[in-house]
Amino acid sequence: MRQLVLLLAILTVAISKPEEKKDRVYDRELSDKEHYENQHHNPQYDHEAFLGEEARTFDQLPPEESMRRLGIIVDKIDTNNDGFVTEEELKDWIKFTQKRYITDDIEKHWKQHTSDGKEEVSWEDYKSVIYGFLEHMDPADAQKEDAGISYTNMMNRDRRRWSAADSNGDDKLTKEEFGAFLHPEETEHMKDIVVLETMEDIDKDKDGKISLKEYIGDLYQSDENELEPDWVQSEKLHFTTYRDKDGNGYMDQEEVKNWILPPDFDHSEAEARHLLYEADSDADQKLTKQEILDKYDVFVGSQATDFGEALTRHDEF
Ligand SMILES: [Ca+2]
Ligand SMILES: [Ca+2]
Ligand SMILES: [Ca+2]
Ligand SMILES: [Ca+2]
Repeated sequence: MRQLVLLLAILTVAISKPEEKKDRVYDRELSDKEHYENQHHNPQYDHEAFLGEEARTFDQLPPEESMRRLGIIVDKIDTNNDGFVTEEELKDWIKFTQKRYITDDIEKHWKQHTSDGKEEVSWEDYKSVIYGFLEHMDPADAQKEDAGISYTNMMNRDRRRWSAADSNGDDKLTKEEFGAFLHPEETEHMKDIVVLETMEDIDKDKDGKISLKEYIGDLYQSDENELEPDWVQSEKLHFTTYRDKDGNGYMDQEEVKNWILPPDFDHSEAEARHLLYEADSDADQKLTKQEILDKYDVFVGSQATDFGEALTRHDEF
C-alpha cells in the first residue's frame, strides 16, 4: 500500500497543473535567492550557498552562538588543518553543502532497501518492494496510461535505469551504483539516460525529436478558455532562439542535454572567490579563522539587528 501511495505521488508530480510551469533543468543555483537584486548585494544568497538548509537555523541564532558554530564549521572546512581556509577548500565546502541533500536522500533510501543488512540490492528485490503490487493488478490496469504514463512504463523505465547504473553488470547495485540510479543527473555516465527519459516524456508523437508544440505542451497544459500566460510567449521565443540551436525546428538529444544539464558554470567556484574577497582583510588570498569570524555576517545569518529579542528567544533552544 505504501508503494502505491508513493507511485501515486510520483504520478501526481508528473502531471503538472495547468497554471504551473514545469522545470526540467537540473543545474541548480546555490540558492533560490538572487545574488544581486537591483545591484544590491543580497547576503541571504551567501548564507544559503555556505550553509545550505541550515541557513534558516542560523537566522534564528544570536550572534555569539552563530559565531561559535561558525568556528566549528571553519575547522571542518580547513581540511589540511594548516589554520588557513583557501579558495579551493571553500569551494569544496560549498559543493559538499549543496550535495548534502542528495547524499542524505541516497542514505535514506539505501537504508530502506538494506534493512536486513544486505550489502547490495538485486533488481528482483527492488522490484518486489516498489512494484510488487503489480502482481495483484489487472495487467490492463497496469498498462493504462494517465498523461502518457502507466505503472508498466514506470517499471520498465526503472529497469533500464537500473541496468545503466549497474556498472559491473551483475544486476545488483552497490550503494554507489544505487546512488547513480536514484540521482542519475549527478553522475556523468548516467546523463544520457536522463536526457532519454526527458525526451520520452515530452516527445508525444514518438518521432525522436521535440517540436515547439511538444516543448510548450510539456511546460503548459493549454486550456481553450484561458488566455495564454505571457511566459508562454517568451518560452516560444526561447525555443527558437536558444533551445533549437541549429534552427531546424526541433530539439534533438544534444539540444535537450544542453537545456536540462547545461555545461558547467561553476557556481561554487564563483561563490568561493566572492566570499574570499569579502573576508580577506590582509589580502593574502587565504582566510584565517579570525578573518572569517570578523565577517561572520557575510557567512551566516543571525538576529544581529534584534539582539535583545534573540537573547530572550535563546531560552527556547
Ligand atoms: Ca553491480
Ligand atoms: Ca516529437
Ligand atoms: Ca534542432
Ligand atoms: Ca587572509
